[in-house]
Amino acid sequence: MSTTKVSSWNDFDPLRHVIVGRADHTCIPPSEPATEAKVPQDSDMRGMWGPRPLETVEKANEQLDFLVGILEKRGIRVDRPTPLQWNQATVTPDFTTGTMFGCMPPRDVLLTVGKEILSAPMSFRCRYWEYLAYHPLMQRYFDEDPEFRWEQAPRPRLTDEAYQQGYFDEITIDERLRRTAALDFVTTEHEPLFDAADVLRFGKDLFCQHGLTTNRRGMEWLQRHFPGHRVHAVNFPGDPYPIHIDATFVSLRPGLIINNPVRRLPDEQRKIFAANDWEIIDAAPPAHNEPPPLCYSSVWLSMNCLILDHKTVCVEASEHRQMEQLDKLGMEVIPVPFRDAYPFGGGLHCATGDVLREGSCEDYFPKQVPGTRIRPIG
Ligand code: DAV
Repeated sequence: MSTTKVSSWNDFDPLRHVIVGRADHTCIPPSEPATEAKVPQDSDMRGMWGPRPLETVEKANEQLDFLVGILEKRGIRVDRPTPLQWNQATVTPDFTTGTMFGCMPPRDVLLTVGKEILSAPMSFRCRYWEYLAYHPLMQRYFDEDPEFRWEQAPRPRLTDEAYQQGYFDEITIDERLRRTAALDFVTTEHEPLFDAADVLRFGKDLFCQHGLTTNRRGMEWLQRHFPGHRVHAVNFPGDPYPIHIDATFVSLRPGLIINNPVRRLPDEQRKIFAANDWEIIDAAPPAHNEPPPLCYSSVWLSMNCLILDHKTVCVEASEHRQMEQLDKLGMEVIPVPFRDAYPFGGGLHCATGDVLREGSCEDYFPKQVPGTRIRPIG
């Protein structure tokens, strides 16, 4: 057996070991205070819940397995989670909900920062137990890597106080956009909340999207938990459903970021990137006008790519514009068919979780500029 080493500081250094999710037993959860957020008004998913149709699970697993094959052929070690029977109720002293969700997107749950893998609190009630699918792997890494730090953020209570009641009642897209710009989200500041996929890692600096799934207290918790790092808050006013940063703001290599052109980072928050010679360019437009059926995510999964090293990137195979842009930027592009997996929790970045990338904890932002930094309370 290969010896495990856990270490990853960013999303672009050479990938050596990764977790790829599985679609088995994935459910569409019933609505709850936070997921009302994500099901669009006109969606065919409204009011529907329970296990996803088996043939869609099989198709998604085929594409996930195909991705695994591509990675393994390149010498990257791949591990897989152990799915639970997600079609079970979650019952805690504080809430009950009808089903869980799934374990296709490890990125949402697992935050790897150096030698640590931290399970996020998760802001959806249906995702409360999702970290358990990764437990067998964490246990193994713990046994095989004496320096691995196996961590868990404070489990949230997710009582009604964690959410603004009635937040989504008759809300229009314009109103959503107004609230995103005003930092007015369904999650309250009652307790620290974040999903791992709201955090973009750049060595010493961690940039967190303030949105529907991550609150200010969550970022303050991260800052205290990682005292050697600098935690920053960013937000993207053009996004009516701000959940997870990885279809909005994606780092390609040191010094270069693609930003979703309809969800631009505000000027004030760009200053730190400019001051440290990071270029932010518009991502190419998606190839599709609509996401696949029963999908939570937007067409901007086009930019949700998996970077294998500074010159190599996996992109969804039909996203010809995004592939062309990355090719012009000097990268070898590996097309990976993945649209059948999208409805299970996202794109190629979502579906993976870092265990080992080469490289060390760099300081990419030596010039700190006011505008984004989180400071602990008190
Ligand atoms: O654009 O729908 C998807 C991110 C999934 N982790 C979007 C965001």
